[in-house]
Amino acid sequence: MSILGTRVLRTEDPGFLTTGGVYTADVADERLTGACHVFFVRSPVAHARIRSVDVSAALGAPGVVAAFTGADLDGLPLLAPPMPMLNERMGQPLLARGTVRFVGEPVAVVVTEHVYQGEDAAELVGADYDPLPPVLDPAQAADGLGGLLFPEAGTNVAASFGDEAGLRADLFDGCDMVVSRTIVNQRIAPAPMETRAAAAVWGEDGRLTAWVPNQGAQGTRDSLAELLGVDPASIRVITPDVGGAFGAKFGADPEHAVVCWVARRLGRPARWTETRSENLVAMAHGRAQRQSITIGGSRDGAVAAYRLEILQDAGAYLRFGAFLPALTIMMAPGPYAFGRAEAVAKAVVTNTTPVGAYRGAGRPEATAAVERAIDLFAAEIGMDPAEVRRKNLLPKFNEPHTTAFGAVYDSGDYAAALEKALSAAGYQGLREEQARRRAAGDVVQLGIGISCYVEITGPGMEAGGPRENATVEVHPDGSATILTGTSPHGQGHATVWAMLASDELGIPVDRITVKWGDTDLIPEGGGTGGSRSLQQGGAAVQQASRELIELARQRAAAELEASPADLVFDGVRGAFAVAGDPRASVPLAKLADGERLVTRSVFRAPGPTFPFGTHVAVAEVDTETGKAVLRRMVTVDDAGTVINPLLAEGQRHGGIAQGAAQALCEEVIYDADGNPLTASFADYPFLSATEVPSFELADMATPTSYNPLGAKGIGEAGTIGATPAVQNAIIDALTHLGVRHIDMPASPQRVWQALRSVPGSRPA
Ligand code: MCN
Repeated sequence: MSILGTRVLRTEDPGFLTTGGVYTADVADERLTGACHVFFVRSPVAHARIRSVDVSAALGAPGVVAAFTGADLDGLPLLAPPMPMLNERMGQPLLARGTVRFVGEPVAVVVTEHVYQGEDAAELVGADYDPLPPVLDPAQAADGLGGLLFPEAGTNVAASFGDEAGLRADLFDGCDMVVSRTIVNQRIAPAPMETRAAAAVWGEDGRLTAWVPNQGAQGTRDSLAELLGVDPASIRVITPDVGGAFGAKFGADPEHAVVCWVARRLGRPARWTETRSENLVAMAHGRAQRQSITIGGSRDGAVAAYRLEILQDAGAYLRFGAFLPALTIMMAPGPYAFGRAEAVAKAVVTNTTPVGAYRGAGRPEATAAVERAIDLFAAEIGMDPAEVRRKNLLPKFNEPHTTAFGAVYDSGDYAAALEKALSAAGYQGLREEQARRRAAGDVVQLGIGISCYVEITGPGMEAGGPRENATVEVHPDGSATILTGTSPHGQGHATVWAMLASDELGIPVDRITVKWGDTDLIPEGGGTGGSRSLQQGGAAVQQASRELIELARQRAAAELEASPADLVFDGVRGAFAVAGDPRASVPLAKLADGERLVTRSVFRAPGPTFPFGTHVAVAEVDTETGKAVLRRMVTVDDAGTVINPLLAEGQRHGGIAQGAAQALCEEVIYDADGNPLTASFADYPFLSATEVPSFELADMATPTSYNPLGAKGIGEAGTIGATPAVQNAIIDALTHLGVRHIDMPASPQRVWQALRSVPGSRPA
């Protein structure tokens, strides 16, 4: 019987729960003996010309080995924008040269014998700045009137998407009702438990070995090679345990490259682990979109047209954030069959932390916009928001469906997901309870928020379609090893990849070792992001295992002196036998005795897959204090065939909590001078397990034909669906009082202000 689809416990957990993980800061490799420690001196101002950086006093401080500024790194390339379509004149020097563009930008490093000496020595670095006006507001950045971050570029616009001039004047013609609103999808911090880190050593052979917490060692190797101006073949990246990444640990940041450069310059291993405050101001942030939505249709609930205009704050230098609008536009109409839809975007630089990929990267923003638009429309026409969704969802389809924005949805049944979620939530009963509280004028009102979503997982730019490789080897002792190009950091690939191989090879899960994250061992791989791993990396493991059985069949035929076609593989016993003569058999392990029994396989997908679902959030809002509390979260997240429900549910749980946190409390804030006000966990709140209700997960599985597993991605779905459901629930609690919108996060202050700003409301 197949173990696929069963709740196999995570094989990773006994280690994490007993001896604990080995993170980059814990790596005790002997090559790192005597390592020096790198501490970054960061800009305290958002925008300034650097007059001078003087490290001479720091050089005399206890334990200081060396100190370097941008001038020392002259000749190294800039961190280039990650996509060719982004403005190439907005690159970032590894240490600032001439100008600083955000608080937290690395300006210099001090290198010390002991880790604790760095912070003190850094105080002695004298940097002189000529302040420039900070450009903080994306709208002002777009018009360039407040100043330019890169005068040589002549603009603050990093990229434009779609033709703004080509927006149709007649888009909303014939609509009974048109609603417009500008909403903010606020900037948030990925805040992984493990901050960024690196450890680096150059060998006598001139090769660099770098330990970096990352989402794909191969991509990190290639980024380091580019930043250091060396051949990728001269770099080995090793990935220790990674304490969360959420999209923000792909590739390499300037700091990682500087640590490697210091190790080379000093001829000595070097290490770095950033502090929590550094992480909150200098690791790429997420989201940061201002969205103008317009929706129009008839009073019977049919939406005829939808427009989305996006202003993306890319931060001071170009990371993936500048490209996010491309994904937001692709997913703009979500699961709906709007008659007409348009979307355009602009990404601009501002004097703030660069914006990058953060769980969902571009898709949560699309869902948030359209789900708010539907609710605004429903409120104006006075129709139940569930009913408006019912009227506009795309009908079920089994053959790929191409949208007006060029996305090819593989399979979907959006209406079924909606009905399932509504029924699991007891929607009718909730509306009755809401009506009762409204009629009674209760202080604490009830809100029900719905969010229907479809998202893209496993996108790939590779020619020939997204792909991933896997190597499977069976050893003479009956155990097996898998090498994968994916890079788990909490997703449990060691468990699921072993399940997939076990299912084909008949080797128990606990006898299969899964390895990743060492570029000398696995030179190629796409890493883990975009919820691509199972559908591409997992499919590659299954494919390699099947090919291994065929290779073994040839050897078994020779061993048993039978024709390969007459052999059957018994997956329970892990042995080949001659059909009709079970005594003539040979175990798989024996066939590995001598020549290695190993196959490497590349799985190519025809394209990305499009998971979907519906979230229903129930919130209580105190109309006197503005305090909103999430009471229930009911979700349907259809990721096709589920291989391990325990892990898929874990992904949903984490994703929902993160998504709800964006709606309720998370926000990166700057003051008027560009100083970050949320540089510690005292000021940057997120939700922990004690602050969320127990999630109610309903099952639904619409398989995809794009891989033999039938699986789509689940890693980001929770985040994508939850945010608008929670936001809509909070607003829904107050619609009868005239409230139509509250920007996220719905802090008590914001909710209270929204109530007070309704015309005719009681004065404060
Ligand atoms: N799975 C399954 N059946 C499915 C889909 C997935 O059993 N139909 C299982 C997979 O086998 C895997 C897990 O669920 O064990 C997630 O698989 P998948 O959806 O392929 O996503 P990835 O493994 O590619 O993970 C990436 C995704 C992303 S993009 C972010 S961001 C994110 C996330 O995963 N960051 C995380 N989850 C995270 N979880 C933790 N703990 N830490 C992070 O940083």
